[in-house]
Amino acid sequence: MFPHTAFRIRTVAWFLAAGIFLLLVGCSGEEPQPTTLERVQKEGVLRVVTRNSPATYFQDRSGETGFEYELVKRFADNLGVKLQIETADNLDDLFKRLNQPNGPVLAAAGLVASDGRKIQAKFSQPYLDVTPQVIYRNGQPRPSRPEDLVGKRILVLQGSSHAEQLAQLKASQPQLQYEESSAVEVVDLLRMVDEGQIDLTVVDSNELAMNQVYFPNVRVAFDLGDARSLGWAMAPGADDSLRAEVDHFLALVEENGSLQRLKDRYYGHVDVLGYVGAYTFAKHLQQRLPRYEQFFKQSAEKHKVDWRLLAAIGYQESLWQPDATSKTGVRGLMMLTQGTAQAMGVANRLDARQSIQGGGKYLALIHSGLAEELEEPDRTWFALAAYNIGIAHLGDARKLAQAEGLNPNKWLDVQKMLPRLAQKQWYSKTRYGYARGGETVHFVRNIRRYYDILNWVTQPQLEGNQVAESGMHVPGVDKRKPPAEDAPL
Ligand code: BLG
Repeated sequence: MFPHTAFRIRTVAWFLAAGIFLLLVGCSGEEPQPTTLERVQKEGVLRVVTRNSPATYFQDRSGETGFEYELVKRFADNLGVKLQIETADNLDDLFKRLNQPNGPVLAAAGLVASDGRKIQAKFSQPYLDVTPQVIYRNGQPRPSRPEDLVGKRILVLQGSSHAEQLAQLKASQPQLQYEESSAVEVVDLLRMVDEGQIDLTVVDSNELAMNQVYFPNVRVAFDLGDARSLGWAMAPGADDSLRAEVDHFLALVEENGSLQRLKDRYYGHVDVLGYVGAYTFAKHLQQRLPRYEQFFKQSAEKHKVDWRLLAAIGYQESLWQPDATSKTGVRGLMMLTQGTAQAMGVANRLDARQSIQGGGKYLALIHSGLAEELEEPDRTWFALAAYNIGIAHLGDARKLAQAEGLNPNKWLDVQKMLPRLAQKQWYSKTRYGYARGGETVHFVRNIRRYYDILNWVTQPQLEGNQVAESGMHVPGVDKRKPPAEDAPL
């Protein structure tokens, strides 16, 4: 009985072991594939495809930038992975890449989640609402309804939602003619309208808001339909893991206000400058800046600041006019007070070169003299504020911030306090008293806006050209040149 039992136990044990082995082997064949999100996390890289345009992604002097870039960079940071960006030549190319088996997992490129696109891609929650707008040239008759498009030279991006809309419109307006091109970007379309090479184009309102400042002659004719939503796109066959994570992230940035701040920064030019301000800037960029560009560059080099920042200050101060004079007797292109001019060794404030030299010297001096704990980029915004209101009042505003439990080293916090310097209940408690702090907030905000614009116009791909001659975008030019070394302010 005993040996028999032992045999039975051995046999059972053997079968059991074999069973477990087979089970393991069998299972490994059916092991669940990692989800897209798991793959991204495992590889430690988020691969994203976008377009090279001021409203999405471009390189400025400090490296990669753009609304989509910054948003998707935050997403990658949130996931704890590296971001790897690639740019598509056109929209068809973008969707093709997204659908490649080992291609990028996400497209962040200002894409309207249109019905036509839903077969090419799966979209995230919306993060921005935009309105398609018909654009015409100032001085030409303004089209006001779809019928007015007939008989016009119209060019739009190939594969764009606007091409889709025009195709639909053709059903009711068979006479309508339009062309699509894959060799251009939105900036080219706007430039072509600006220069009269085409009559009309259609772009999204956010793209126009971003670009109005470069093209003095472009105007909105009318909205081509209702607002639509932009979303990030994923391959239609992709699992939902990444999309769920993206949606979660977008809800988070919506809630904590960082999405709104990005929108203001990139698409708020027109909100801040107004349409007239935006196209006036574009006009002055072409007509006035070239006269002073060399002076800004010389001063910037001497005082180790970015010339674009000096140019932005000069525009805010005087619209690049050397004989500007304020009610309070502050004068010149960089609006130096008599005291500051004297301290900077400026003999003639109305001489543009001297004014710009003095302004550069003063800015560098303030910047290096600010409290050590102020870090970039805020340090630069503080320096701008002090340029306008003086170090002493700026110090008062920082103290008010501290007293309110805000961070005196963050520009966002201190700018909330500056307007209080003009209200008695607050300034009576400060050391240096009354100051027009609200103006300083406006001053810094505008300069940052001009600075952003100048950064785009003078990005490395256009380097070597004078701003006025650069045009906006040169298709086919190497866009991946690393940013040149530049002395940070
Ligand atoms: C600035 C000075 C600061 C000075 C502050 O005033 O001028 N900046 C320059 O001269 C570059 O040096 O600080 S202080 O020296 O520490 O006192 C405060 O006095 C100039 C400002 C004044 C402002 N624009 C540069 O931003 C101006 O022109 N205000 C007049 C406006 S209005 O025409 O009267 O409405």
